Amino acid sequence: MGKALDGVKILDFTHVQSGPTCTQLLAWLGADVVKVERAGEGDITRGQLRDVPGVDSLYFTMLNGNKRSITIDARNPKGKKVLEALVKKCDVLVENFGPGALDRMGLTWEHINSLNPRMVVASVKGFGPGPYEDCKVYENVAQCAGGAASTTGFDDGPPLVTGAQIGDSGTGLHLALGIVAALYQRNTTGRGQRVLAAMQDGVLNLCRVKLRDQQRLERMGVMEEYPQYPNGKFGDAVPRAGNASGGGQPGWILKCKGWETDPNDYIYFITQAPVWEAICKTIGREEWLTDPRYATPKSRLPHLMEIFGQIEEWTKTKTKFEAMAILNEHDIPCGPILSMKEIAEEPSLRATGTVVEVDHPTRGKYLTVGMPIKMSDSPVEVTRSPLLGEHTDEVLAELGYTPSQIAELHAEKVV
Ligand code: CAO
Repeated sequence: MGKALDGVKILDFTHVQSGPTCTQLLAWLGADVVKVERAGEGDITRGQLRDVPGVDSLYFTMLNGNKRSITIDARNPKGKKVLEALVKKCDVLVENFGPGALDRMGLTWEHINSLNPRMVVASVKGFGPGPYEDCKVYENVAQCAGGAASTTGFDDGPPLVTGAQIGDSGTGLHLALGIVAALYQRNTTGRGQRVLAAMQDGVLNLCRVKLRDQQRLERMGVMEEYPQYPNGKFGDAVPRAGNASGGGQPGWILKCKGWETDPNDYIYFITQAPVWEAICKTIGREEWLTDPRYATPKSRLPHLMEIFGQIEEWTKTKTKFEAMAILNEHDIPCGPILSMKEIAEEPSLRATGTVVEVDHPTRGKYLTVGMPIKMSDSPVEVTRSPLLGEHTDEVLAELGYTPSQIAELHAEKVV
């Protein structure tokens, strides 16, 4: 069976996390992704957070599966020639260098466009045009500048970053969408275009409910769905809401049996209005059904923390999986707090290809994430990441270089 992006060639000039997540997604969709790295060093993540000496790190291997690797010294005139040959042959160039680095290599948009007017040039940058456009940015900078950190954590604590890499992987995902759309538009215009995904913008897109709440707060002065209501104070900006959903379906994280010794024996419990009766009956609080303080979603809002406290007395008597089973019988939305260990070992995630084990020539077997988007006509086989420069000769030969020319490039340390 074919793949959605069969025939699409990607010149992958990405490094670290944000760009590589984008090109890995495109590779999973079937694109031929050629990752360009610096000879000798390669992507800096190959050597970061190493758990096995001398072997590509999990940081690298989990972001660069299904790609080919070629090494080129982009500053060497002969290396630049190889790059230009790749520009002519590929459909998309993806990069996430610091601001201006691609231009300094001589690969300006104008130059790329003159070599290949059909090429889509896609970039991740920390910020879009404006006061910070020249700044280098890593994940947590984007989380802070995109509104995630100021709205994450508890009211009485400092801003918090989240473990989900919404700045890097989130922006890679945004960029992949832009690339696919630009390729689609090229079908009618015949032209490539520039695609920019700024990490601040990507994080804000994922935090849009907090921008919603900012405007609600300005209009109303309080937000009844937040834990600051009714006893705490609201300032002029959206506060940190702890584990509250802050939306129309109040929720909170509650202790389960074993919480004293296992930091993940917790469950997320949602008091969805249509199942309020089932909640009261399940936890043995039938008197709440006739109590006017709890009768409607609105009347419950000032008592939410007290309600969750009572529900917790029930969840503490069950493991998170027992609670999950009982609550789901009544369609009460809830979610166990799963540790990474539990996720890694979960058979259903292996069965769907969401967690995959692959074999690597120097590392051996390792776990990686698989394609999170499942398509009925574009199956994904997750393959290992390439060794540094593993495909240099193969790609040069595809570009028309003869074996002696390739040997010369090696001898001169161009590749
Ligand atoms: N041959 C020769 N030179 C090469 C090369 C090659 N194959 N590949 C890269 N280089 C050079 C570039 O030309 C550039 O040199 P100059 O800056 O001197 O012109 C340099 O290597 C790369 O610079 P950089 O700014 O991208 O790298 P850095 O390690 O200093 O910064 C990062 C890393 C991530 C902060 C920066 O790339 C960045 O801000 N990127 C955009 C935002 C982003 O994606 N951040 C997420 C990273 S994941 O957490």
